[in-house]
Amino acid sequence: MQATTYVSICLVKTLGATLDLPASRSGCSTQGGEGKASCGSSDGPGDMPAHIWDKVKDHPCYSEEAHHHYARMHVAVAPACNIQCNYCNRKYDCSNESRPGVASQKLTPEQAVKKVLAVASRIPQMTVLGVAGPGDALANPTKTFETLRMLQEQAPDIKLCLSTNGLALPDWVDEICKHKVDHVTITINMVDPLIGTKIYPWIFWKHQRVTGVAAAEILHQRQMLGLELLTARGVLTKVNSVLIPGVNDQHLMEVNREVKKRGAFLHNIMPLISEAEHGTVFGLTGQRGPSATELKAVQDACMGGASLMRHCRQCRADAVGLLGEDRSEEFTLDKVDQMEVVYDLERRRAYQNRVELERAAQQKAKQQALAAAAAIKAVPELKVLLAVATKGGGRVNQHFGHVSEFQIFEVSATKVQFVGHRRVDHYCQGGYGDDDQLPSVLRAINDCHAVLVAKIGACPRDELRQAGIEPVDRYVGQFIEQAALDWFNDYRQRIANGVISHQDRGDATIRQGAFTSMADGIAQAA
Ligand code: CLF
Ligand code: SF4
Repeated sequence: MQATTYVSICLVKTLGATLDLPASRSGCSTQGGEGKASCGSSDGPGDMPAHIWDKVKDHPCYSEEAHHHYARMHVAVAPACNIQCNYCNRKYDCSNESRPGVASQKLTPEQAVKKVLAVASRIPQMTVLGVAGPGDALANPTKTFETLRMLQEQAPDIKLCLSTNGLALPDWVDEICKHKVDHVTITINMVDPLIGTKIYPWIFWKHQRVTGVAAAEILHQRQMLGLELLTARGVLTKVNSVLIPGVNDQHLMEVNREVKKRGAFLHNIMPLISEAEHGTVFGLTGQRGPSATELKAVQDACMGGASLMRHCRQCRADAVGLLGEDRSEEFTLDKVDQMEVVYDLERRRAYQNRVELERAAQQKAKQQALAAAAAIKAVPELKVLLAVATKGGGRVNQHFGHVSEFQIFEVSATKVQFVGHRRVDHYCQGGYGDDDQLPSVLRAINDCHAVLVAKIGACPRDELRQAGIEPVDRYVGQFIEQAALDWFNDYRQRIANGVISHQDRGDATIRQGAFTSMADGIAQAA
């Protein structure tokens, strides 16, 4: 039996992200580890020193595993920026958009702290506060550090995080350390200033606007210096890069090497989101974003360098909740004003202790399932993708009709790994299934062999079967990895027993027309 050669629509959700994310800026508003395959993140305490694990274990962006359990929030206290990126237009401001640079309400530091305490009192799994725009955190240092200072005093258990384009970074490293900001994201799209001229029309430097190669050279030097200084001070640094086809796609391997050399903990390569209606330079000039396959290819080419993050959701500057969900509408200023806020540290700790017990149980179940999978000799070379309906917590616990984002896992006899996410529109429209929605859902997961759900109706069940995707609802409430491996073992046995023949979903995807660009992804999945 030939091993599956599925088409790598790994950035599953990347694709999904594009469905809803207009315009384009790098993730984390402006948007380490040693040479591991992915997500410094799927790694556990055995893969890194204890003090590093302590910093990443409940950070949803720095740990892929943590992102199933812990939430982050952003406060939009940083409206200004000191450079111009061709993929950014901060004028766009809409509560229905989910992309970096978008925020419904810009906040003062006092308003931001009030909001954080309100969220923390209602979402005890919110462990990280990020300043991620809508401009650049360090182009607004007074507001950014005042917010962080107050939070450090009033909510000492919340990890502090910020993102920056890096231009001002070297000047603020002391302040970053003083405020115990353990995680900094720098958006680095190039290490060659000539390439930089295609991305940055100008920077504002020493009270002047600087353009051309001089601007890109200054930005590059400041980014590298900032990264080195943070590394020397033990701050975990993630580098975000926006993949811009024809501009830096061939160049990001070099970026990966250079940032790894300087101690970057993670490298997050994200797709350019480029729509004319967002009014960005790239959007207006027709610069396209990458296809899912192109994105995956660049990420794979970077494997062996700085560890890769693959679960980024390209968040809003005021995002609240687990990655992939946005609860910011629940915490608008007027609603926060009406809330009774009780910041109960003990309650938060008790909740997080329960999460840790759950994670330990999940790890144990995964190891046991892997051991069972290794013991089965049937079709050992097989590798498949599964779509999972989950509301979080690392369990199969969502109804098919309620899914807005499928999580995608790659499963083999030796591995079960989160590889991305795909956003879809709800099939269920309040009591009835919207059959018009179904084809787009099927297309979004058509390279998967099965979809694990808590529940599914008769109609979508039949449609999935006809599309060659097995609907599976017998694992409701189980840990995802355990369920995925159990289904996989059963699938292998069925093949070995001649009950079914293995379908190469990769080929099927190609036949049906894999997404060829992020724009196609939008069109096909919308
Ligand atoms: Fe925010 Fe960024 Fe901190 Fe995370 S987001 S400042 S590191 S807390 Fe995370 Fe959002 Fe991707 Fe950023 S998913 S855009 S990587
Ligand atoms: Fe926009 Fe500034 Fe961030 Fe570039 S660095 S994406 S211009 S906010």
